[in-house]
Amino acid sequence: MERTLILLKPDAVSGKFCGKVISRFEEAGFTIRGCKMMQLTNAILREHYAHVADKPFYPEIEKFMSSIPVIALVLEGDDIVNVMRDMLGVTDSRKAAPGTLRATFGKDVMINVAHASDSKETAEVEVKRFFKNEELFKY
Ligand code: FUP
Repeated sequence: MERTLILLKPDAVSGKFCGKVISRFEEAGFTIRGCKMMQLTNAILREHYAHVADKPFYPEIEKFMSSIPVIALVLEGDDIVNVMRDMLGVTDSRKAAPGTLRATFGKDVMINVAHASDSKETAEVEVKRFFKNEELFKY
């Protein structure tokens, strides 16, 4: 079984559509292994977004992602990294395929509903970045 790290971004929290997004995850058959609300710090954001930290848009991401708390989830399912990225749609919500979460709820390239890990290897690093072992549950 594969895991992925999801961050429901400030637009999902303030827009009050986290429940609808989580419903889609449950309908897809994924299992929730961990779930918590977190106020992200600049330090964890710099680590999480290290691959874009030198881009001109990085300060905006930091401001947006720390503007209010996010909801972090660890989900498990078959081929979940790929299936989740398909469910979410491409980064730019305006270009996301109809029916995807970003096409349905997103606004643009930054205000785009959720983060999802982009590979199996990244997922394991990201799960450890956001969750302690005792915050993950087998049941
Ligand atoms: P994703 O994997 O879909 O979350 O997207 P990326 O890792 O490519 O981008 C990281 C973050 O940078 C995303 F939250 C979106 C943001 N971003 C911008 O704000 N502007 C851009 O032009 C590209 C990415």
